[in-house]
Amino acid sequence: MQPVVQTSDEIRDAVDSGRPVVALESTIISHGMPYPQNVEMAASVESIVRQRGATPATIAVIDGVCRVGLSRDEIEALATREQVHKATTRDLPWLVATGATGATTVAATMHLSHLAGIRVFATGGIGGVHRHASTTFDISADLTELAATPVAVVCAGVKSILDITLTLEYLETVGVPVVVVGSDEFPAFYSWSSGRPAPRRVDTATQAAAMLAATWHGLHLQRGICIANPISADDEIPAKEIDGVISEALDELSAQGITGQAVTPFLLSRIVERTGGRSLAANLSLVKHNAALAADIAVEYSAITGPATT
Ligand code: PSU
Ligand code: MN
Repeated sequence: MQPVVQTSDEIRDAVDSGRPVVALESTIISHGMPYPQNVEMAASVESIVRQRGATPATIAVIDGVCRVGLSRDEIEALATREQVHKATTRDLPWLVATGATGATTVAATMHLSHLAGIRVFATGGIGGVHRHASTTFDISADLTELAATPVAVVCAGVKSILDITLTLEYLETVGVPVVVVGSDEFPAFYSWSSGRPAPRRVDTATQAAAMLAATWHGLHLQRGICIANPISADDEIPAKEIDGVISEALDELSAQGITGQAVTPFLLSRIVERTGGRSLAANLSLVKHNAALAADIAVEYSAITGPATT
């Protein structure tokens, strides 16, 4: 029987010796951005992580094997092949059992990172509580995974395709530390400002890393941490510009009756089309920005915990 989870030698070495590693998800490659920008994004994010002294581990399920640490060729193959399923945590058993290929969401990537011993993960935006969740029940499994899995997720906040206020309430209820780096406001992905206050603020990667250590080793809170990193002011699309586009995309969503796992990919691609690519440029910028911060946090965290942590 082949192993269910296969970690590359490079990643296993780094984890075993306590060196910094940054996990990267793959739904953003297959369902979050068009080709070829998705492959360019994946490659540049990996090199940013390396330049800052950490090892990148892109994660996906390939032919039924959960892989931690993909090669460039494997990332290219994932981006171009047909029948790549969007996989959240509950989809992993089915992919493994049937030998299927899946791109992992934030939730599934967190779970596999945890199995591989990786503590820091960079993405674009996390899923959250959708607008009208009181009738649709559409709440991303990213939030329940954050409640259960001790991995820190560096993101640019959540998009206003979601209900940001309800997402923050949910994270508070399940006890997930949420901290914004360098701002008193929680960021809204494309926009620096969401109008909602940051639950907590830190100003450096060192302080963020100290929070990771306090959460898991000092206080023994076995849960995730949401680290929000606002998009750089030069690349943001102000809320008043993007909000109209998002409302139109949401109207189309309900007109077409799209629900479930297809909701987020549909909205993302409509927003790219409707902004003539400007949203894609913002998305690329914030993902790189998050990868750099995640690498810095991973480096600082390794310095605190030293070799061979558990
Ligand atoms: N938000 C983005 N870009 C993305 C996603 C979310 O701005 O690519 C992806 C992530 O992989 C996230 C997933 O984990 O969508 C959430 O999907 P859902 O809402 O179906 O849980
Ligand atoms: Mn959903």
